[in-house]
Amino acid sequence: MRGDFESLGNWIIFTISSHTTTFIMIDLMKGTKLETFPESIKRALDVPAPNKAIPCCFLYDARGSALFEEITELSEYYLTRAEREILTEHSNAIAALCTKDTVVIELGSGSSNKTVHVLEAFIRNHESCHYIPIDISSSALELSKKDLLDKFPKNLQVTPICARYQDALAYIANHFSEYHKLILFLGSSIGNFLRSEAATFLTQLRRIAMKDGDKFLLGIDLRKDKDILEAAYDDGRKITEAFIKNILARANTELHADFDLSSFDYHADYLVDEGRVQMSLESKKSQIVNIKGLNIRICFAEGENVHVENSVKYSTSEIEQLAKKSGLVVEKTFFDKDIKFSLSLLTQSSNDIINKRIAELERCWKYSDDFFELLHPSAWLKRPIALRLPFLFYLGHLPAFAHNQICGPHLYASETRKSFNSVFDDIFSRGIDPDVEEPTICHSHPDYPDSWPSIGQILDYRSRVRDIVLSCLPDIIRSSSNLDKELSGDGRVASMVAEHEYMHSETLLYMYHGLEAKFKRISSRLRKNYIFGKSRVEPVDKSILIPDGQVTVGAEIDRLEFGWDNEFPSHVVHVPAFRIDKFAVTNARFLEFVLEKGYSTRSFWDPADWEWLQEHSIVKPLSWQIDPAASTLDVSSIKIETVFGDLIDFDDALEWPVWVSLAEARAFCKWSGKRLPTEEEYLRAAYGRAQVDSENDFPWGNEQPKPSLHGNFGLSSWSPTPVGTYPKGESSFGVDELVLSRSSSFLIEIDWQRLGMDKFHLRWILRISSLYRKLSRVLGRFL
Ligand code: AVI
Repeated sequence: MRGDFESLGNWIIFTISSHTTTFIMIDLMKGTKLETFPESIKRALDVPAPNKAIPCCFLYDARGSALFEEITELSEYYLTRAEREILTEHSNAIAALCTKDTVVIELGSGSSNKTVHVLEAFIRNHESCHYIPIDISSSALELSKKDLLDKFPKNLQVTPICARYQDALAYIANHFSEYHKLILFLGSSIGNFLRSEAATFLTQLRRIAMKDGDKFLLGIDLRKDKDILEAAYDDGRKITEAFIKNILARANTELHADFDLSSFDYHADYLVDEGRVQMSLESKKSQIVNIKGLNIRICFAEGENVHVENSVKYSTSEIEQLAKKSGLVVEKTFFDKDIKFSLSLLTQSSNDIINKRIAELERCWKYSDDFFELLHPSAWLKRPIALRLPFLFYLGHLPAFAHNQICGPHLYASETRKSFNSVFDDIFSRGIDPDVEEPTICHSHPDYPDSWPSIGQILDYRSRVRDIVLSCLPDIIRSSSNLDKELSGDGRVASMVAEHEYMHSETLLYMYHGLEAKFKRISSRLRKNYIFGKSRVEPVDKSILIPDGQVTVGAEIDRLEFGWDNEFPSHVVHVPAFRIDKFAVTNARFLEFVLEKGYSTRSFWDPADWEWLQEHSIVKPLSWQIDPAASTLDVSSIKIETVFGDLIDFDDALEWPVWVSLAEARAFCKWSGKRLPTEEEYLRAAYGRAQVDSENDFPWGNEQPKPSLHGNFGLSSWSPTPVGTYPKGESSFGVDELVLSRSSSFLIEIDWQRLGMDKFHLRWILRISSLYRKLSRVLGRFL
């Protein structure tokens, strides 16, 4: 064979002449930076126990691939045979469910030997077939293409792509946009991802490449008896053990390490609750391994484990959940005769996504509408927080943001069509957000008018915007499907708009809290549900030891529906052990600080905080109303003012978390000889787990949040609730309410520049996090 190169932009096309036909392979690997084996080994092993874990993708060097081939033939390893049986039996049905204009794409095609059944069935049903195998091994692609063209010389077209899956699919989305797609991901490879990672991965692939009617054929191994699974991953001939240990042998050859393979025991444990086979190597003794090539020495304690691979198993309902989480629906699942393995045909359904986005928008609009209902008509021009604009501005700002972000690029990009109200789009476009680069100044914004439009005009603008948004969203979702359009893909822009609206519901509420009672209009529905009394059984100042461990700060964009810039990228931080209070600081505890001259003792306050205190003559938390006629300050002379302007007896609110600013909380800590947690410590206490080096989705675990059970969020109570009210919401270390719901007075030392907030906002951050409604979907994301 002869290869000529032709450079085209960021990919290279190899044109290779083979004896049968012109051989074209699309190579997108050039310039792709994948983590190398040495980098990965260093990252995986040069860490303290119990964190050692080698990524399983490095199992497949030449020897590893040969061993894996052997595994697929083992009597215990039923997966490959079962999948082949399904493909033999059902490829015809699968091909018949696809349209004639479908290209068959395979992720990690390898030798393509099982795929032959699908290709044959396509040719049988549709006369011809265009097959696009994707792999990072160009030699495997070359070999399989040759084989396939020998088998089907007439009716098969093969276009191999040597690339990472994401890059290859983005290429296909652009170059094969007129075709339908059937994407094959066989062999239970999805099982090597943890469940949440699998959903993220599928969502990402779907967003890149799939449009309505496209399909995904996913090979998934099913949950079954522990004995069968453990035998499949720890066979009698010890081939799987050799396969897993080969990663150490590979380090010996490639990195000049001196691993003694016999000093490690291989384990394949099926964790029934998690539905996961975990493959690991256990050091039989305490030992030191030299990795000369990396210039490091790794210490292993006796009994220390190195995690190598997961193989997650699914029930049929879990397959459905996985599809749903990934924005797909299960069209049909095929099984082998013993129902050990499954092949699920999943389809992209933009209707589901459209409905989800619309519901999301309608829900956030309801939140905002609820809020504006709370304002007396005479309050629209009030500015209880000097830095913020009048309430009326936000009534216009929320729809203007939605209109500019969602409809702007879509409807008005071409200049031929104009917005129905570009004046409102402009004057309401930008509030007073601080500049992210320079947080002490605001972003530039359009001049505000001398007089604002009337409420009627703004409400009219709002309802027209909502109609237009709802009518153009389906088009946006249907028409965009590649990564270049990150925000419009899947209509994620609607999620951004919803998030923006919730964020403002918080700022509006803190403004509202500062508003005189006569400007508030409160319904008895909201007012009625104050919760008083004592809810905890343990002492209010109990503290908990959080052992050292790691936390993930931030997130990856493709793991969230939407996230703000300062949340990315995610990174892992090691947090040393610390003690944290079990409960938030209550009014009763804070009163001790006030009585011990907390507000007049300069040494408790940071200099800038002290200046702020003096400038505003602050002598108590803002919501405490002290009886001017009282001669001494005690429980009977204080009332707590709620967000509705009700005055609650201090005695009733003793166990409510106190509402204070960050400055006040810092001073309290200094007085009590403690300090505020850092963001990393907060995350560790909230999401960390004692035994396992992974994190929970929520403090209480991975179960979706339930208002009134896990915490005071949603609209369960508009006022604080006594600490300890939600024992089910405790973190796995036992810390109470760490979800920053309305009732938790939880403060952390925040890197305010990273959050792009000015210091003024910081003074309010506790109020934001303690007082205001938090939707379950933003829990833990906004501090
Ligand atoms: C590649 N993958 C789907 C295999 C599995 O079943 O999880 C890898 C494997 N590891 C040990 N045996 C097989």
